[in-house]
Amino acid sequence: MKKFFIFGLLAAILLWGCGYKDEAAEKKPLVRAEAVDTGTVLITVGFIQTGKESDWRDANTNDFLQTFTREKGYNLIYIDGNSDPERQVKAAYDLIAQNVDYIIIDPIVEDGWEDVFMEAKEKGIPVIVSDRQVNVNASHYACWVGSDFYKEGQNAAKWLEKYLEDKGREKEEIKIVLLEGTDGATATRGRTEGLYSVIDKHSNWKVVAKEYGNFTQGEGAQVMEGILNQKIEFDVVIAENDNMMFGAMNAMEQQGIAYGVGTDVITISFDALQEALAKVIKGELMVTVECNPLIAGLTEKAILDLEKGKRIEKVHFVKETVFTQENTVLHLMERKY
Ligand code: GYE
Repeated sequence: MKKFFIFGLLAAILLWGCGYKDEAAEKKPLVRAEAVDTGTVLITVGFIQTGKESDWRDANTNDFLQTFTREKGYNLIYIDGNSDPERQVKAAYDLIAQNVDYIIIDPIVEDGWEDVFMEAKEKGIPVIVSDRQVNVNASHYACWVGSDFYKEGQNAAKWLEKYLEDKGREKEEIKIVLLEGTDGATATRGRTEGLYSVIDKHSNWKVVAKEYGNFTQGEGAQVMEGILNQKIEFDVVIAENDNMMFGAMNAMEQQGIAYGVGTDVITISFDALQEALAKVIKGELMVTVECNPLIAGLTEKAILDLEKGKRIEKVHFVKETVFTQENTVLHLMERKY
């Protein structure tokens, strides 16, 4: 009996810890909820984006702009972080000073947010973290909405494992070039760790080059060019997003190196942009692990729940697929980004 009680108590504490009920929102008079419902009051939402580093990012920005519209009752203040972490933090302080109702942040890097999050909490402004994560005590923000980057990395490497097995190459030495995203970003950390969780199981797989390309096409090309100039030999190129892979492909083309199905270079990337799916169908890209940028809807749902004083879950994952030549054609037409 006692055991059951302790178990019940623990479960209750755990469940309590998972949820978030904004105290300030709770105290808001009912008239506000009614005014929002009837459209007589706008909800002011500050949205701090990372920048414009990739096509994924553009799709993500557009999703927020199309979700938080005036017609739907929002006054959206959009801030471009310009790929500058300090500028993002400063923007958060500015939004607090303007006393906005909510702050949504797509953080560039995980570190550096603790103080400004505490300030927002003190002022009663709920913060919603979207896409990448922050290294901040979870009680200081309302929730996080995004992708399981570790699983994405793991899925990419598992695809490689299966592909090599199918080709009877599981015992061969496999040399991998890894183009990472931005240092300190969750999408980079998670994908790299997920990839290594499989890479480390194969003593015959060697990462022969590993460099940051900041998720941009330009840097993807530059980094790959450097690797090619050093005459490093490789069998696989993994880029932590499609745009860096497009850049790497350009660099390989410049040096007359063929890649993709039927060549000596296996190509793997992340995001699953429409352009990447087209390259999968052509065989240039062998797999792209989906990362869904359309997460504004889940973010809006969290805000609406907070408006109603509801308790919300701390973590919201989006559903994702792995695209290869086998399943891509079906999805190409319906792709929105
Ligand atoms: O993969 C990349 C972007 O954080 C998931 O950032 C995001 C990543 C995405 O710029 O293309």
